[in-house]
Amino acid sequence: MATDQIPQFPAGFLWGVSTSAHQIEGAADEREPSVWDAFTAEPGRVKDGSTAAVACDHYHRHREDVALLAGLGVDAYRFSVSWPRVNSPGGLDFYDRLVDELCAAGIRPVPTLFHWDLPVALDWLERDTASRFAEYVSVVAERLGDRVHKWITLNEPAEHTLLGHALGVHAPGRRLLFDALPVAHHQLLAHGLAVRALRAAGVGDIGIANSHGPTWPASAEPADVAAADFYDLLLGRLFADPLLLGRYPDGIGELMPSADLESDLKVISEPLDWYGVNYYAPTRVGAPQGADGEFGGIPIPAELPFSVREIEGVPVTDFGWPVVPEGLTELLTGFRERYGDRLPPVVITENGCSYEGLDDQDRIAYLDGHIRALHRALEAGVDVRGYFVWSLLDNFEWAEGYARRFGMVHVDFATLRRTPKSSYAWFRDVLRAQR
Ligand code: IFM
Repeated sequence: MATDQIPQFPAGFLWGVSTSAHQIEGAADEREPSVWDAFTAEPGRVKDGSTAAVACDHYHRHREDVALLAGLGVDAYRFSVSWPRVNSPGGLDFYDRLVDELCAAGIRPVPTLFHWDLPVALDWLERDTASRFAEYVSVVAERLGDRVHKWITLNEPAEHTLLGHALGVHAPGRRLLFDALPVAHHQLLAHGLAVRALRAAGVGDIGIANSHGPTWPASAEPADVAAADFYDLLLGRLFADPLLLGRYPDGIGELMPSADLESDLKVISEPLDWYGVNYYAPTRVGAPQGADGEFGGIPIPAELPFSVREIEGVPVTDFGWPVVPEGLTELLTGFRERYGDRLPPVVITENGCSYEGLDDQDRIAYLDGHIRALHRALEAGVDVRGYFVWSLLDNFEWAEGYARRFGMVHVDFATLRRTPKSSYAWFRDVLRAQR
């Protein structure tokens, strides 16, 4: 596939790759435990029985990984800061060194302050966790704020709520269904308090990384359309509306726990400098089918008011996720329509796919298609400022363990040897052609 065919993005467009602490760092015995350590210790929680105790051992091999980033030629590196590590002796020193190494290599550090690895003693069902998060954020900003000029508060609060607290397939493993909604509210409140803490620390360029994708009704039948609308509300608008419009979508605000909803929404809707979108695929949704279902590794219990259906006629990744690049254009133009001037510039904070193999032509085709789809969104007038591939390295893919490989660099988990895949060279050439 010829890289010179990818259209030119505007000067200053930010090209990067993303990772997260729990998925790559390892060195679990050199920090406090997180809810993910507790979860993976329970038999049967992770499909291959693995844990992230060592993962890619990035904690000890970060120099090698920064060299891989430099070889790729990215402008920026999105990683996450582990709250349990910051709570542990020497933990912040690690991020201090990492940031120094990135800056020395000319790569902009873009930390995410929460990517699901909550300290085990904390609980998002408790409102106080939001204040504790803001305190931790102040500590990180104080230490790194002189060199970090782009920040992400949370990663995918929707998935952390749904998978971790409603369905129980991620840590902390609760199956609360709709009683998990306070977890969404408390994370959003934590986000708003963190924005205030970051601004108070004098740092800027703040965003959030929310997952979004178009929701397609399974048919034009009213029951399917209503189910798809509800799914879109629950996984998308529930998280974007309060941030961008300062209100919850109709029908959901009443279910939120706060006696101070109005003042909480003011905190949650603190102006953002940019809005991060993690895009993987659209979802086709229909009315409930009266039986438990499963989609892309996620159980869909019969009692939910929707069912997830297969999108026919498109390729799927090794994870079974449909490959639909034009969904990204549709998503972004739809976002622009819905939020208008309330939508700040957008950055694609994650986009990628799981495939086996070193000669990963399927990944190249996926990324190529999505970068072109992103360019079409730009041409349609969406203000997009950056694109980050998920992920640099094969890593610990949560409840799937090491079975799903999202990296442009292969990791042999027995030896921890890194081997760049074909997609690594391809993305490097794409970036060169953009300079
Ligand atoms: O690996 C995850 C990441 O942690 C959050 N976004 C989706 C990725 C692929 O499942």
